[in-house]
Amino acid sequence: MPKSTSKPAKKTTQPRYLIVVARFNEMITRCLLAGAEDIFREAGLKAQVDTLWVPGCFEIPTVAAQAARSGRYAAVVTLGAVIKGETPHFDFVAGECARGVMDVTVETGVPVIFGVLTTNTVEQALNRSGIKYGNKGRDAAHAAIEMTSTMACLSGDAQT
Ligand code: INI
Repeated sequence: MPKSTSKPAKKTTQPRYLIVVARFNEMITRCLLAGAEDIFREAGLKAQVDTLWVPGCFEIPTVAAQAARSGRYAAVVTLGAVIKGETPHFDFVAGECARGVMDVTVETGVPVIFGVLTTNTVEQALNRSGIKYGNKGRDAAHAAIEMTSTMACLSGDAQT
């Protein structure tokens, strides 16, 4: 049999993205979501994005894990706002969310982007959700798009 010199077929399906957004501190997380949606729209990817709401940041890793393992998504964007209160609750919610997201992304190899604000005050969170110091949701969507290309390069699926 003659040796084939052709390259393996490149993936032709469009990558899909999932945004997982926490409802807790919804006034802020809605702004993060709007920022992420703007970036996907500007990149012409709006039709390839699904969005799921969860009660709070503590629930984010569960949904991100299921989505990453499903094989349906090229990247998952997580959005939330954990604002320090008077109890150690903040540390548990923020810490477990970050740890969970990192575990999922390393375990599955699917980029799971940490677009979760962890701030001392509501003002700091507002400033990072579009008021003064950018929008963490926009940054997270950018990261998802960039990581999707990076992972495609690694797997040889990059559209060159
Ligand atoms: N969830 C958040 O997303 N942000 C917070 O600041 C927060 N605080 O401060 O409590 C928060 N708590 C809820 C948590 O994420 C879970 O939804 C809840 O504990 C149920 O498991």
